Amino acid sequence: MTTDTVTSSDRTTTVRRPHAWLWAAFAGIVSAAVLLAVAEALAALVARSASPILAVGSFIVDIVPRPLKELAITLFGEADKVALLAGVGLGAAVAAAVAGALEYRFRFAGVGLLGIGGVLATAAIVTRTGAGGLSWLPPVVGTLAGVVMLLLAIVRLRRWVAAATAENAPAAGADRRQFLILTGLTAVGAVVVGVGARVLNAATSSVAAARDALRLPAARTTVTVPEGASWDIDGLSPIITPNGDFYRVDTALTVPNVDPTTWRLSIEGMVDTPVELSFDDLVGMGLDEYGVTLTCVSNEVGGGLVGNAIWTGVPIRDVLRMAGVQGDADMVLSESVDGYTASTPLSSLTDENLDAIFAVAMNGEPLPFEHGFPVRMVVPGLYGYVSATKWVTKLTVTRFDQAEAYWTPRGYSAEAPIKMSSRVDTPKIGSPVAAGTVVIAGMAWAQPVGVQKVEVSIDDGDWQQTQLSTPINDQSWVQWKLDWNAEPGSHYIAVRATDKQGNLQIQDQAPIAPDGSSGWQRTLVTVSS
Ligand SMILES: Nc1nc2c(c(=O)[nH]1)N[C@H]1C(S)=C(S)[C@@H](COP(=O)(O)O)O[C@H]1N2
Ligand SMILES: [Mo]
Repeated sequence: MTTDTVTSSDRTTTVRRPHAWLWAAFAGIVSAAVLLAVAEALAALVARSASPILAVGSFIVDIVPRPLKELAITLFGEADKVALLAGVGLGAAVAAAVAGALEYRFRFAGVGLLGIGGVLATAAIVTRTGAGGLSWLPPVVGTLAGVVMLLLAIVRLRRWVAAATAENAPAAGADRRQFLILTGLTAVGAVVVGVGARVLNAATSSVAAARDALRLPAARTTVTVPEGASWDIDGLSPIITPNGDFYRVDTALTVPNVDPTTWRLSIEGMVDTPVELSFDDLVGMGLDEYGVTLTCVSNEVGGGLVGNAIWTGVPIRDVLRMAGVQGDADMVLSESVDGYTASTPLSSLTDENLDAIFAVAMNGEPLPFEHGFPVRMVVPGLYGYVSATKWVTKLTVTRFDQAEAYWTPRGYSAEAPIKMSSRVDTPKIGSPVAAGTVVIAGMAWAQPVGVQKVEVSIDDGDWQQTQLSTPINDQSWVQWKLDWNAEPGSHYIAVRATDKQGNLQIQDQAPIAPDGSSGWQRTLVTVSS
């Protein structure tokens, strides 16, 4: 079909040649927008988790190989999820444009492509953990609406093209108008409905109100931050990380909304009696405070994926005791409402001296949504991915040779104790300091035994012992500092820690996979005269 390239007749009337291919692509994009808007609106009504873009995005999060994930985090940092969603949106727009052009060229080919997209989105939605019984409805109805829109738009486009190339060209004006009105109005409508529904979907959560209204009983024991635990030095991290500054790492594209009144925790698997607890049951066991530093396996030496908080909660061993753990179990698989799982050695959860907890509060307020509201796990000394399950809802007592957690088949170890580490917070690379007395300071952690000393070497000179802040406990990081008489020029600052058992921080550099980075940080600082 080449009619779209024919211009006008030999009459004097100028007929604008429809850029048929572009308009067909536009019709495709509008049809996809209809699909998404209808699905999103229905999702708001019947199945909140059935948003196609989010479901496809989550699906991609789960299937992309580890190196790609690491690249995304390196490139986009904490905006990796926004970047992913933008990528999914762009990909969908391109596919939709192709569908439009295809439909214009071959009747029903574009409709077929749109249909395939709808089927894939539906599959991504219904296979997600926590998908409700009606979750197929929004994407299926959305796809039908998109298909109808594409058929209508392309029929009108054909009429316009035909009229514009025929002898009675002036009639094309009416067809053109019909096509533009149909696609234009629909485009605006789809954007308004789609965005409106998404915002509504996200904002009308009654869970936000439930969290605001939540009054937790007072903790029976509290953690006192000792005098001298936190120096106020420019650029140095405070000993307690404020909730708003706490790093966040998870696979959740949208933060799960969990209502504490309907939340349940079940303990299953190799136990004498399966146990199910409500939020009130759990909190009713009595709350205590614990100071624990959380660390991510993805933290590079010198990096910021680590934070310290005072958590309020209940020991996990007390809950396990209610269920009665059977003899040959050696692992607990914890599961989040969104299907994420972590494998934790049973011994880390039952150890009387370790205080692994179900946490309900963080620094004196109910857990923030991003940090696991209403209940998460916190286990001293283990990287977050094998222990700190947020939005936790189920524990299965099992064995390492019988079950596998989310990250295990994705290139990370099934077991992963946190490696002792130390880092320089100030001075920072790229921020020159003036010559004279400069405070070098940073953080160090060695869960669960605690930091004995931190040493600094300047320009590969002797290791000098630094001063430590008063530790909260052995599960929390400490600050360290050293006064340095800085002379103009470039200098290297290296740092290393030793734990209370006399172990020196590992010097050999290791990447974050499979079980955490190691190496001594060596940072460059410029001193101006
Ligand atoms: N449900 C859920 N819990 C999770 C994760 C996750 O992806 N999903 N990520 C884990 C990882 S890798 C880390 S490091 C910690 C981070 O906890 P934070 O985001 O509160 O700092 O949560 C852990 N718990
Ligand atoms: Mo992590």
